[in-house]
Amino acid sequence: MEKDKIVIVGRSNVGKSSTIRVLTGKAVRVGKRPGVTLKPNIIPYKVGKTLVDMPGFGFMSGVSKEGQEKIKDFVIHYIEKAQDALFALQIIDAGAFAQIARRWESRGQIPVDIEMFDFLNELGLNPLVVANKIDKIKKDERDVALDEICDFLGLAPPWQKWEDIIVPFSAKTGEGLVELKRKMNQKMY
Ligand SMILES: Nc1nc2c(ncn2[C@@H]2O[C@H](COP(=O)(O)OP(=O)(O)OP(=O)(O)O)[C@@H](O)[C@H]2O)c(=O)[nH]1
Ligand SMILES: [Mg+2]
Repeated sequence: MEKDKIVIVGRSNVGKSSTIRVLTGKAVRVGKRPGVTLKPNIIPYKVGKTLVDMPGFGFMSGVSKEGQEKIKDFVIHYIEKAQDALFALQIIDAGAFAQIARRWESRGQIPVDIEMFDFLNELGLNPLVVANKIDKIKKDERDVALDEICDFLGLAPPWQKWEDIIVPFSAKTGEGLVELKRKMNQKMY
């Protein structure tokens, strides 16, 4: 089977749909009720390549704990079965990532983003981590934030060493778009 799908995963509200919109110029349908629709949204990207917008996992207001677990299980099973997946784009909120990860660790839990990153790597879908919403972090604080993210992901800082894995990006300002596309192309062909 030809591998033609780029699977887009991430917590709810990190900017998955916004990133797809910037990458494709297409207005991506945004689920009105998060956690209810379990259908991946398939969006044509380049000739013979498609993006798969997965439901966001993790905390969502108005969605029960069981609902959140159901979504995560769905995403995991979908990815496990997806023989046509080329690689994953894992979107994170660059500013919120470390804070959320610390909170989970203080409760003795593995942060869901880190679990997902490891899982994707184990499946050979070597994810490209899109550190989205970088516009919300002051310029002189970005390196520290990106280093901390890398540390959590098991990638020894400085983050610049991992430029094939992590890319600072803003779906709002378009900052980092050229780099993101270039790195996606490297993985695609
Ligand atoms: N400042 C800033 N806001 C952003 C950026 N990307 C997305 N947002 C905002 O973040 C919110 C969530 O964006 P979505 O693209 O809907 O996020 P999502 O990951 O698709 O969310 P779910 O589908 O619910 O999982 C929206 O209010 C966006 O406008 C960014 O780069 N910078
Ligand atoms: Mg979305």
